[in-house]
Amino acid sequence: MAFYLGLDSSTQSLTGLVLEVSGNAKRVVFRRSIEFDAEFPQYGTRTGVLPHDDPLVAASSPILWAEALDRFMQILGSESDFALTGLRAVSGAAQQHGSVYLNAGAAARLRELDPGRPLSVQVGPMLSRPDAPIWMDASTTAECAAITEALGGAAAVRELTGSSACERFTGPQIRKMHDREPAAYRATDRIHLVSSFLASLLTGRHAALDHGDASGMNLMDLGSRRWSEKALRATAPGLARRLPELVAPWSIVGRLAPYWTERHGLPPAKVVAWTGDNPSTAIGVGLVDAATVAVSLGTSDTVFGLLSGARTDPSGAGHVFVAPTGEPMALVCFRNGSLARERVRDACGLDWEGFSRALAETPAGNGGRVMLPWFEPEITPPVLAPGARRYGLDERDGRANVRAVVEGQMLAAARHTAWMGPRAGTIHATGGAARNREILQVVADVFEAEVRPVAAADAAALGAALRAWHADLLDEGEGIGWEEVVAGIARPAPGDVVRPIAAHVEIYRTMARAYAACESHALGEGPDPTPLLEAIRSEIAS
Ligand code: ADP
Ligand code: XUL
Repeated sequence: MAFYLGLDSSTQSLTGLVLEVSGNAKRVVFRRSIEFDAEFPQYGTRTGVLPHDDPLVAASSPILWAEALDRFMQILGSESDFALTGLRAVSGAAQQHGSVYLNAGAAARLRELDPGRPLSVQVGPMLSRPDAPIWMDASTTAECAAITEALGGAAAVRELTGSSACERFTGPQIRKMHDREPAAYRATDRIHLVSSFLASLLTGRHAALDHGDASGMNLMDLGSRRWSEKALRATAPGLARRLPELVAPWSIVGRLAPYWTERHGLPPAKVVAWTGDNPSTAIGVGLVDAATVAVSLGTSDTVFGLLSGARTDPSGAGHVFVAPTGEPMALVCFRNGSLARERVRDACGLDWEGFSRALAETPAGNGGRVMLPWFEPEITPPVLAPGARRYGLDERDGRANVRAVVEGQMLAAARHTAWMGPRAGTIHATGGAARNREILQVVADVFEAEVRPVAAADAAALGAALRAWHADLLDEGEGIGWEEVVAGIARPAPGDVVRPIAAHVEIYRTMARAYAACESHALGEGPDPTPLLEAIRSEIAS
């Protein structure tokens, strides 16, 4: 019997689970989630983000992430009722794109982590910048433009790195820091992503970064999977020596440092390269071939899947990353996910049950009313000025707004993922909102696909535990295929399926035109959609 620990440091919480593997049988024997705002109020985060006057800026605290990791390991060491000595490997997933800036003293401090003192007090002195910009940041438009120009245009950047220069990606964030805080940049010896930062704390040395999370930086050459000299030059001087080594996703990057073995009684288990939460979730929901896509309804909503051929998104909003299997994966991210649904829910004074009831009791297509749910600056399509846009929709009509937010989100998701290739027949749904059947019905109807919820909301952590197992076996010379890795656990429950309703599918084909017209209008690219919406209203009413 062997045990594997998978961690997920997401925007709002740290989740960890332990997978027991016996032969081919796998089960989760331990699970714990730690909410950042509630458990560590002293950092002052709201939904995991430090308050800031500028709505375009979003940062969090690396010390908070370290403290949560320490707390989790302490709970694991003291409360788990399985033999911890059987823990063979650990891996993790983290919110993508966020960056942590460490000074020249960090390498020695990592090596000498003192098991007698909490991790949080030892991390502060390693930082050359106290906060970490995260994926919700939208403040680097000027830096994106400069990088795009230096690299010969948006198409060239996509061709090279898999994505256009994006506000939340790490390269533009680094350029901003270099330009606006030159002293802090000079004092920076190593720039980690959240994933490789937490792996460094586990191993007690600067850990390598996997190709998957590195693809979210606008810095890696997606073809050769090396740092692109051109992209580095377009970003900031002296960057090459500040970046971690790049490795394949299944690489062992070290072992649990004495800090963890002595402080929390863990064995010196192998640490497998951490990756981004979305690539890890791909494994956690069983995406091991290109026939299925996943919809993750978490803090952000994402749609992703393995790609069967080389392509990038000509609109510039979608991304190509390296999946944990080593293949390319496509991803589109919508910032206004759960937090937008919560906004509407709260404005109507509902709980989730009431939200579901409002969905169940309102008609598909919402009588031709449309909401563009951009409560916060949106990533896809890029929108910097926050504020929901409503077409034919009265803000005071609570139930219609509930339907409108979900329909707006899913129509946008379908529209902006069309570039990924032929539509999948099956969607694996995950994330906190995947337990909501009424939301999943809208997903099924809009995407014209069967939706299969993947039971656990912890798909990123489960993916990490499965990746740890896969890498451990590979390291022992017993490599196994990915089908076998996910078999029996990272799969939707058999028979649990939400099927598209034919009449709704028809309505949403029409509403897709309505949504497109509203989006174009709101982006200043198209005419007032009112006449079209009136025509569509009578079309779907008949
Ligand atoms: P993260 O992306 O931070 O890991 P999760 O995937 O855990 O987030 O999702 C958390 C979100 O799930 C909460 O913010 C909440 O809005 C949403 N959620 C929880 N239960 C429901 C429900 N029954 N219906 C819709 N959304 C829900
Ligand atoms: C993906 C993205 C988000 C974060 C959320 O590109 O920015 O999904 O990874 O944690």
